[in-house]
Amino acid sequence: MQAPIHPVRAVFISDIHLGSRGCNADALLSFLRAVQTDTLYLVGDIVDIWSLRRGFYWPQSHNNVLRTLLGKAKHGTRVVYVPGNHDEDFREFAGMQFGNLEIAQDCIHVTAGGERLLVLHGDEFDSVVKCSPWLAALGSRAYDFSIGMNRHFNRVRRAFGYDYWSLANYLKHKVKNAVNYISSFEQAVAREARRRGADGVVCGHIHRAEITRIDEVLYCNDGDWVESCTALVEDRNGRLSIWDWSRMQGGLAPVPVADPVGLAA
Ligand SMILES: [Mn+2]
Repeated sequence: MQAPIHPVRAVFISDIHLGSRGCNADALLSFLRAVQTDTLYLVGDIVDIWSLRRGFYWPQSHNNVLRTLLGKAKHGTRVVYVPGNHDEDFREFAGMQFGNLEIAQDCIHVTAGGERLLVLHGDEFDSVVKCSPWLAALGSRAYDFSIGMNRHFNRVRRAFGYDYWSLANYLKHKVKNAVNYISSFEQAVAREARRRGADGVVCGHIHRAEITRIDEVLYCNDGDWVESCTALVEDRNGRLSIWDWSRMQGGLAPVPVADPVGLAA
C-alpha cells in the first residue's frame, strides 16, 4: 500500500553523512518518498567526504538517496544545496545552478508569512564556540576574525592529515559542558542572523533539532540523519515544525513532535 504523501512548502535536512556507516539512509529514503515539497534545502554534511577519505563505504541505499534527491530536482522541486564542513569541497561550486539544483554558500528562505530565514550549515561558528571565553574578552573584531579563520584552520588540519574538528563529536565526549557549548553555538548563529538582517536562521551541524527564539531571532536546527532522523518542515501555511521521522514511521500518526511555530503569530 502506498503511504500517504505530505504536501509541504519547504523541507530542510542536513547532516546525512552519506558515505559513512552512521547514515540512516533507509529512514531518509522513506521520508523523502513521503513528502512532496516546493523547495528542498540540503543544509550541509550531505556526503561525508572526510569519512570517505578514511575508507570507502558506499552501499546501494546511499546511491538511492542521491538518486532520489536528484529525481526531486528533475521533477520540479527546487533543490538548494548549502555544503557543510564534511562536504566542503562543494563550496567552490557555490553560485552555480544545474537545472533545479542550486549550490550556495548560504541563502535566504522566505516563508509563506514573508519572514526571512538565513540558511547555513553552522560550522563557521566552531571556532567561536571553542574559544568563547577568550573571544568574549577580546571583543567583536576578534569574534568576526575567528569566524573567518575557521575554514582555514580546518584546511590546515586536513593538510596535516587530521580529521575535521567536529562540534557534534566533541559534544558527545564533553557531556558535562554540552549545554554550555550548545547555547554558545546557538547564540553565535542567532547573532549572525541578526547581523545580516534576517528574522531567523536555519542550520544543522550539531545534530540537535530544535526550534526556539534567541533574542528575537528564530533559531531552527533541522537535526540529522545519524543520531536522530529529523527534518525541519514548513507547511503550506508557513508554520515550521520538526519532524522526528523514526517516531512517525513507527505507526504513530504523522504529526510534528515539536509544536508548530507560526512566525507571524
Ligand atoms: Mn557539520
